[in-house]
Amino acid sequence: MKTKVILTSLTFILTMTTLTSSFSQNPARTGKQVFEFRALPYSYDALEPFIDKMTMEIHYTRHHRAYYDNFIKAIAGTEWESMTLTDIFATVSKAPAVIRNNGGGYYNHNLFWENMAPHGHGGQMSDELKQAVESAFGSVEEFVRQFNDAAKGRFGSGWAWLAKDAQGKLFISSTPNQDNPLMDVAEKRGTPLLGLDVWEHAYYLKYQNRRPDYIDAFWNIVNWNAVNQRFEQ
Ligand code: MN3
Repeated sequence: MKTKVILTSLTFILTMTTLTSSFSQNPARTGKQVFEFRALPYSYDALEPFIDKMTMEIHYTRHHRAYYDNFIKAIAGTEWESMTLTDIFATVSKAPAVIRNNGGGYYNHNLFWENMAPHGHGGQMSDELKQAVESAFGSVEEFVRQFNDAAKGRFGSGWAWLAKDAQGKLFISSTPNQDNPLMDVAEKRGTPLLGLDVWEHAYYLKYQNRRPDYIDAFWNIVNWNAVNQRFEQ
C-alpha cells in the first residue's frame, strides 16, 4: 500500500515535470503548428473530494475534447493553423467565433488541468510570487478574496484569472465564455498564471448551484509549483 502511494506520487511528479517542460519550451516553428491533446496529469479521482471523479472525467473527455476537436477542425486549411495560440489570441478579434471559442477552450483547460494537483502535492507560493501578490493586492488573503469575488461575480459562464501584465505586475480578472487575458478582446491583457473554470459543467454534479463552495474548495488543489513556474517565465 505504502509502495503504491509512493509510486503514484512519483508518477505524478514525473508527469508534471514532463508537462511543465514541454509547456515552457514553445519552440519557434514555421508552417503548421502541432497542437496536442495532452493527457490529464493525474487520474480522474485525484482531486477528490474537492472535485469529484465523474465531473473530471466528463470535463476532460467530453468538454475539453470537444474544444480541442472543434479548434483543430476550424483552423484546418486556414492561415490560423500556422500560428501559435498566443499569436492567434493576440489577433482573435479578427478570427471566426469558432476559433475564439474553441481555441480559448483548448488553451484554458490545458492551463486549468496544469494549475491543479492532488491535495498536498501542489507545493506553495514561492517567495517571489508571494512578494508580487503582496505588492499587488496587499496580502495573500486579500488576493484570495478578490480572486473569489471575480469568480463568484462572473455572470453565466467564464473564468477567473490571476495574470501578469506586460510590466510584470499581477492582476485579477474575469472573462466570459472561453476568452482569456491573452486575447485582444480582453478588458485586461496579460499572461495567465492561474485560471479557474466557473462554467457550471466544472462543478454542477457535486456543488449544483453552490458556486462559492466550489471556489472555496479550489484553493485546496492549486498547483502552486506550476503557478510559480509560470510567474518566473
Ligand atoms: Mn470547462
